[in-house]
Amino acid sequence: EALGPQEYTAIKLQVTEWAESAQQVLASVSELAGKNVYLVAATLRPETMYGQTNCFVGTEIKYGLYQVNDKDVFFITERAARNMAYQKIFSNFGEIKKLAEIKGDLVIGTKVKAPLSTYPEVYVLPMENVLATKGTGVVTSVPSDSPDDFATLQDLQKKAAYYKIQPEWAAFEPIPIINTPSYGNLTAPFLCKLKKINSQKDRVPLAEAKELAYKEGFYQGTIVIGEYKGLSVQEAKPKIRDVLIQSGEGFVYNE
Ligand code: A2H
Repeated sequence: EALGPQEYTAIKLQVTEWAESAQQVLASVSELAGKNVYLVAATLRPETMYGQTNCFVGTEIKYGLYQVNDKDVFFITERAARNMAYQKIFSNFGEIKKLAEIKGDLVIGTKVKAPLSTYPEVYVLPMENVLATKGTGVVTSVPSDSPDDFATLQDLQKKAAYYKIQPEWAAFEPIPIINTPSYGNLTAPFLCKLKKINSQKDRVPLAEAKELAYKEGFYQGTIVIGEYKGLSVQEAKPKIRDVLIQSGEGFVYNE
């Protein structure tokens, strides 16, 4: 756990079609009718959002659907909802209104729109190492630049039945977002291969790969996609974060 406050960019992934298992639970919740529901992911790397291929939740984590205002509802942990209530993110300061509760496993297979992603729609998938005590409990997946995301997506592609998913939900390839002198334009796949990482369970080499990917990307990386193509990651990061905030697809979240 970090000692000081951590500033995240929260990314709103709008639900376009609930998984059937989620529909069964949520159908009876009349307050959801006509509302936009978003899975909200906390990220430290807003400049990588072009490369989102899916969204991760923890199957054993309990999530809530919290009313934001008249139009919007967020799918996050209760812990995150309480934090947001004191950051002027909800219309009633200090108050949370939970419309429903649902375990992560029931939303696997839900379809969402991921802001800036090259893929128009992506799926919600399971990840073993999602912490209920960090961020929103929702992780957006960028396998080009996050070794954890790449290793997990590969597990899901190799063992769809074991993870109880449809193979099509994980059939999205990493997209080049950032070029680096040492690792090319698919940093996470490069480092996972180099370190012989076979699964999301390989925690020690994954931690090393994560460190290397972060440093190389931040200090040496160049954006190769989108409106800020050609800029360094250091220059593009705040600009892309601002684009997401201006469009209403993202906001600042502290914890
Ligand atoms: B990052 P820190 Cl491309 N459990 O976003 C586990 N991991 C979580 C989480 C949770 N509850 N909430 C957020 N995260 C992930 C992008 C990314 C991230 C890239 C590369 C590295 C990276 C796409 N996934 O993180 O402990 C989120 O993944 C490397 C650390 O607060 C978030 O940023 O430092 C990051 O971990 C926050 O981790």
